[in-house]
Amino acid sequence: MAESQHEQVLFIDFTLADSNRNGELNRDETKSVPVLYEHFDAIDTNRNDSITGDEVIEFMANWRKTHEGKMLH
Ligand SMILES: [Ca+2]
Ligand SMILES: [Ca+2]
Repeated sequence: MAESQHEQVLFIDFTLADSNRNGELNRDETKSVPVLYEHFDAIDTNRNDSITGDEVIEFMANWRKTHEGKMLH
């Protein structure tokens, strides 16, 4: 339950950070969300210099596999 709440918070950060409202975050837009900025290259799995909600969700899932029980921030 706590984990899904955490993802919800990240999703809210995502929509707030998307200043041009195109549904994706470029590197500049992630500067307002340090955790996304810091992990930008890891999150951007298709290397198009833009991260989507799906890429963030996939990153969160992989993060949980490798960092059991640890929170992202
Ligand atoms: Ca954007
Ligand atoms: Ca991408």
